[in-house]
Amino acid sequence: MTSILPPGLEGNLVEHVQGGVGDWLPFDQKRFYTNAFIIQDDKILLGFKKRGFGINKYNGFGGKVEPGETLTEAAMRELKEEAGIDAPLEHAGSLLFMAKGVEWAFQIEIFSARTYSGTPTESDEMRPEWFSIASPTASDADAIVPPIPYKTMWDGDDRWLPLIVQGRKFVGRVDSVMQDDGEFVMARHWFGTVISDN
Ligand code: 8DG
Repeated sequence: MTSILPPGLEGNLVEHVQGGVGDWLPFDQKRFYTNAFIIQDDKILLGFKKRGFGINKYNGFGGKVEPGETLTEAAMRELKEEAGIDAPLEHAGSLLFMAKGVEWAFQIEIFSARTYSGTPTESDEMRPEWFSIASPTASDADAIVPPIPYKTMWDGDDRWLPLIVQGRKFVGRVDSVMQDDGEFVMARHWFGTVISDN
């Protein structure tokens, strides 16, 4: 399926899912962030954010890209700082995130790795926890590793995290509005998968 890409997205993309209404929010500046996921066997490592933006939600490990760093260097530094581990992170997708009332765009570069070294360790910012990515079964209630906690994640993560787990590159945009309770809820979204050149 082809469709017109939202402003700010580019590449050889095929639409995966989209929704919502209204004009895409304008922006003239991007700030770069990273977000990294470790996927091993039937499990994915997430962190429970203990402070700051996205507090009390589960997410990958990441944060602002510092001046002079490459995206991969920033992703590896944040993984070490927040989860205490090293991993051969590879670029896995890009998310352009806008929030109504914030005049810059968050360009979030997503990374993943299938191996890591060290022991996931709680930091001031994140508490690492494993979640199951296996197909749900009747015995889930007894499972030791719970399923991915989408209800306690950013609105929209359920659209693209399965693609990362499957090893499919994605590019997406989310425009969101902050509710009275401080939650960001999607107003409009578009996600596409990257068509490989070969
Ligand atoms: P700090 O040390 O200065 O407190 O902050 P930081 O660690 O440098 O940055 P941060 O504020 O923790 O970074 C925000 C994280 O939230 C970053 O990884 C990007 C991520 N994030 C959004 N929007 C979304 C979203 O819609 N989904 C997901 N999964 N993550 C998001 O900003």
